[in-house]
Amino acid sequence: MRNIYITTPIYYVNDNPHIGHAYTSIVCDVLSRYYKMTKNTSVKFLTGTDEHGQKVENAAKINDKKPQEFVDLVSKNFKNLTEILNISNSDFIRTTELRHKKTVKLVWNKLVERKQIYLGKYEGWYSIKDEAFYQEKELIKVDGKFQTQDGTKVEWLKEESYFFKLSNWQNKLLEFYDKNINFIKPSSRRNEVISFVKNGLRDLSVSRTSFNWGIKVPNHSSHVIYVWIDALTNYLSAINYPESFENEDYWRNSIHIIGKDILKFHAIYWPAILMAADLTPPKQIFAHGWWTNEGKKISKSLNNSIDPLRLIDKYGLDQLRYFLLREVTLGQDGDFSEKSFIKRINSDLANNLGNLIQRTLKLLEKHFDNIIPLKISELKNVKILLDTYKLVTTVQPKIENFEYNKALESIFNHIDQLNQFIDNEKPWESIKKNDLSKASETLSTLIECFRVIAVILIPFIPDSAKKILDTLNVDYANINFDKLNIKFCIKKGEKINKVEKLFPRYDE
Ligand code: ME8
Repeated sequence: MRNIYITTPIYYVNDNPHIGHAYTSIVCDVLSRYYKMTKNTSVKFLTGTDEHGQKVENAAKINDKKPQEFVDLVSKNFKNLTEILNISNSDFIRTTELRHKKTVKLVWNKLVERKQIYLGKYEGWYSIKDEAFYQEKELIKVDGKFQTQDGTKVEWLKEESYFFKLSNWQNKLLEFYDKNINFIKPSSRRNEVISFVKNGLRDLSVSRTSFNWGIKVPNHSSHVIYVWIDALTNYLSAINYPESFENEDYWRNSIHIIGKDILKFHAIYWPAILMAADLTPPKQIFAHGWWTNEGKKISKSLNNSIDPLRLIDKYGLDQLRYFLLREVTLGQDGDFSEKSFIKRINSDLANNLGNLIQRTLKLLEKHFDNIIPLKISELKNVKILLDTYKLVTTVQPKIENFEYNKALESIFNHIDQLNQFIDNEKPWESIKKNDLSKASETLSTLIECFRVIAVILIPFIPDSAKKILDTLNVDYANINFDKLNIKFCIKKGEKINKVEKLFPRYDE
């Protein structure tokens, strides 16, 4: 049995969820659904909310709420989004939960025991928005004031603080990256991280005293544990590790999927903290790119956040999932515009896939009373069938390598071929000429191809894929990729269901 652990970042509850959060969760969902459909694999899939820190405390104040009351409210919005996006997570963690606080304290105490933490004084720049410390060389000066390269405000902090001996881990980290070539993906990000670490690491301030909303440092309650140590530890809390080693195997096969903005925390601080606490780093960090809105950075000040709920309401969930997954290469940045969204879903989902299924099944309904006319061994046009089965082995490694758009490209190129097949075979003409045996063959072949295509599409557009399988009367409860072959094919004489419209067309 293979155990796999997939995680999204835990999202800050200072604001409502937007398209970027939806994107990461969908990307993780594809992988989770995919692995669940591979043989002998068990998947744990975690998402959740990051509820401590100065940023959240300030947001609660602005909303005139007590922090706990505020985080309870906003966390619910993220949980709802998870449900609306049809995310198949097995757990949802909140950093205000007891199980999490317990693990954070445990990790902290391990670091203290191993002399990896000391008390000192922090004096330097801090960004509340990023909840991150910056060195002056990382900042730029605009109108006489320092800010981050992204234009985020920083403020000068001077306070007593605990420090983590990050500087001691520079060489160990470089050795670790060297030995674990696939730890950071894509490789361009790996190079970025390595050059950052080679430039030298300073000890990391890991406690704050100027606000309250967080987990208190054990035995020193005027200090709150730095929100990033708190947040990163969520990945352990959810599997009750290292308190119990029952889930160690999941941990050894853990994949953190994140946005490129938080790579430094995951690829540098996190493995260093874990090694310092004598724990194993996760198996892999995958950093995806950034979505912009019609070429502009999504930001509060521009008030241009894209609301996934509005898009789902207007166009449908699978349409949104499909666009986000198909439009960009995972790892690169993407630009959202409603125009390109509509164009993409019209051409691929409504025309290419939906229309093909619709016209095939309408013919079956009208002329064969919805009964599958032939069995596989009676079909002569084996090439198109074999190409369809082969698609499974083409797509699998692409998903495992995070090449989702290439996987979808292969699937939809193949659907093009199926469209060509029906156009060449012209079953409507055979029917007109009363040559029902030729039409039987074309339609039975296509139905078998739809079965395979629909199963391959489950990780990407689960609702629509299941709708197709329901129409074809395919039991997908225990279906997996290894079963996508001739042995489990369509059955002659079986009645399928009436086809419903799958993907509407929208005005371009
Ligand atoms: O950073 N494009 O939370 P956060 C793509 N709590 N992805 C985007 C995006 C965009 N425009 N905007 C946000 C935090 N994201 C911490 C994480 S984890 C231990 C703690 C996604 O609410 C992307 O995954 O700011 C990014 O990394 C994450 O949301 C940041 O979410």
